Amino acid sequence: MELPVINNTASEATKSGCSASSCGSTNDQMGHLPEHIREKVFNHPCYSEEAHHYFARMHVAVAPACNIQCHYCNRKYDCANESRPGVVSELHHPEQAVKKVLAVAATIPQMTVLGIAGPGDPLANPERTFATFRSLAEQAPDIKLCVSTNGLSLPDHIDELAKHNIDHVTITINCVDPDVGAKIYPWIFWKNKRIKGREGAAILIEQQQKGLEMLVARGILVKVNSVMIPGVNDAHLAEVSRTVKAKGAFLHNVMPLISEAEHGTFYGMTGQRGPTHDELQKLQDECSGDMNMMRHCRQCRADAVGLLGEDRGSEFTMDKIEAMDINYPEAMKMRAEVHAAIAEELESKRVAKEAKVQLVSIEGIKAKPETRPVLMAIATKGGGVINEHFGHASEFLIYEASSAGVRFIGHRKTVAYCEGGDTCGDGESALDKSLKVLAGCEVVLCSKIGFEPWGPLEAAGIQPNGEHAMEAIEDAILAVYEEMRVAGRLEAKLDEQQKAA
Ligand code: CLF
Ligand code: SF4
Repeated sequence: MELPVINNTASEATKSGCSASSCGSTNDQMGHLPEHIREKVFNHPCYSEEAHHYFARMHVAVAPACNIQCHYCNRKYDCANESRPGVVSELHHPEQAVKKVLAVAATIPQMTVLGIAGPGDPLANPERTFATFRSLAEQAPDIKLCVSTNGLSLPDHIDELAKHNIDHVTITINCVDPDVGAKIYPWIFWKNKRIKGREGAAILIEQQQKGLEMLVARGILVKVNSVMIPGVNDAHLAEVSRTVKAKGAFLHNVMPLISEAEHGTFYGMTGQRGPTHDELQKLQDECSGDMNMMRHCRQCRADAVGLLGEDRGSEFTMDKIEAMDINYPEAMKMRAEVHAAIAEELESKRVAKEAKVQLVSIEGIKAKPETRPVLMAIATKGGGVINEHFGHASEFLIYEASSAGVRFIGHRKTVAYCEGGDTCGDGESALDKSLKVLAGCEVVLCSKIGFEPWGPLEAAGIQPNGEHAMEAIEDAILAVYEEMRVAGRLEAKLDEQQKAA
């Protein structure tokens, strides 16, 4: 198969349809950013909350080795820095990886970012990592290149990263205190020696901080990922957030520890638990005063393909790619068209949002009564709209509606239990799981819902709602919240809460 060069048409189309500033600014979180930064993030699904509804990322698993050990990792499974547990299906050589990226770019036009995130540490495998980046920078210049590292050898690779125009780097920083680090990292491999405990953690921390400063000095965007480990670093992560912000990190992503015993990790085997939804949200809220927080991370596999939250990796195994008959010029045309259509949609959303803000200011302050916040769960397949059947949802997006507006809180994974048809009757245990992950939510909005789950949801205090199919998520949430207000369902509980207080 002769490999094409993907030209810049797609990204240019995107930019001309909608400048990066306007697209990026549809996300309030990004509104205050300078234009050159917004241009970098507007179509990166991890760096922009808005973008993650529209744009996809993919990872290529070219980096098998690691230079440290984390207590939450067993590389029989993916790197927990950037993954959820599950074996990497295939390890690739750089040439295979490039072939895969081009095939995915031709098949999934929304794919705008290629990341290398494991299954080991990309910078502990520099030849393979940079051979892949080098080739992609030449053959697919419209794809953003992204890397995620533990940071130990980061300072040695800054020039190389800058040379290939890799302007998104994630460093996993779980602590800035070696005593905390000693409880997370049993050893590091440094200058041909294994260094254990506090001494090893101190070197790792120093290298991470140095790497962060060097990247910022080069104008490279840095996201910091931290794994929240209750009782180990949970009380310390606010300090991590303050420290990395002061050094110029762009975004902080606090992720929950995943520690199932069957993964065979030290934490899994010793019963170390991960945080609850509430604990995670509390910490994210606490850190958000100091730092832009990422709340839409899906802890992707090191070979993930598709929108965040979906995994289309099995469609792109090497044997399937070899058998594909792709018309690359046609595919690239389609890619450009899709990017332009997304740009247009984002632009019209931005205009509508601005118009709404203006209307509110013209009408003056029609003070709305203060009402209590309500959590709502959304079933969606992407595009920023409610377009998933309740029984087909493998995750729910959680939003909080209040008199201050709507804010995204995070996502909760579940198990899709309905295989199709008009009823969702099977899979009782899967329904139980959905009921459990929806705890605390008062409404679930979906495109359709069968008769069977309706009763159990209502009994659990969660109102199913299929009336807003294909509507924009935030508009639908506001509409439902308003209905609840008019029906007196918000003040009533507020009174109860105030009495209780
Ligand atoms: Fe991959 Fe990471 Fe780049 Fe994204 S993932 S290397 S920044 S392209 Fe994204 Fe996945 Fe969370 Fe990572 S959702 S795990 S933050
Ligand atoms: Fe595993 Fe990643 Fe930690 Fe290395 S840095 S031990 S691959 S989680």
